Amino acid sequence: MLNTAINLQTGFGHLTDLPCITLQFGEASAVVSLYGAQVLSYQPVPGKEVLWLSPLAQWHNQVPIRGGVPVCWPWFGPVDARLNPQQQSLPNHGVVRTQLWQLAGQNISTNGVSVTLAIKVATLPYHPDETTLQLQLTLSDSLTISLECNSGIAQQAALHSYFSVANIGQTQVQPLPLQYQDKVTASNQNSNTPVATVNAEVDRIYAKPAAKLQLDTGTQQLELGQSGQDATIVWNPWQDKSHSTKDLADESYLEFICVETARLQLREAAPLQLTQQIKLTQ
Ligand code: TA6
Repeated sequence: MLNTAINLQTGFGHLTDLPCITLQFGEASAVVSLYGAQVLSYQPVPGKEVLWLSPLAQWHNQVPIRGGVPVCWPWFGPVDARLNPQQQSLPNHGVVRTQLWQLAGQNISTNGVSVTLAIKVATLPYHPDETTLQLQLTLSDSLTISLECNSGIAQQAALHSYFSVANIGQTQVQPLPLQYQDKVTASNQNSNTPVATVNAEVDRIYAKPAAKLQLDTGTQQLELGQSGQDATIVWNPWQDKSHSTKDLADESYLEFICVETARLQLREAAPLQLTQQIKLTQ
């Protein structure tokens, strides 16, 4: 008999009062926080953690959790002027990372275990009507995270996944487009290789990325499937940013890489369906 379960749980790691849901499917397990609908853990087999969560992560008081898979919506990074007509001071990466979501559905079958979390956002700075956003998480022989909004509004989104790495110097992401927008130098760059490596601060937006990426973390090979995306972001803060970021320990840049599936276009107002699928292949 396959061991399957969905349980509500209070606390995960040092975040002892955080409301969470745990999913179990055979040997695989995952944990998602109701605060931010943020996946915090994915273990395809017991003890093999794929995601990274900062030991200094906090929650409460509008602080987003550092690590796991933050949900950025309806803007990515600093808010775009088109989404901020009144030029308010608005948080980085949107408004749903620091709100409590509701459990809206759950399902257990022989193919997988899934939960749906939902949030109703009463108003946005550029849109007066209530908007519903859903995140579906399915645990099977992989972990699939799907973010959906049926409203045809202008919206950006990102699944800002933090992956645990054994050796940042050996970590590779590929295949990536040869052109990228480099946020570190605020310029467009050309690379002669489709492989991204990290030996300094990296903050890159790759447009029109492939539907499948390989992430080699030094000890694990992951396949990252993506759909609904028009960009992949690769981020590592390196030394200085780790020092200056409150919820990152000084050496934490050695422990993770973010590979993010995003939709960034604001040309047309359209419903959203954005998916990242994480599969351990070795
Ligand atoms: O996706 C990369 C990025 O936008 C970086 O520029 C970096 O600042 C990071 O996200 C983290 O943002 P946060 O608001 O979570 O501190």
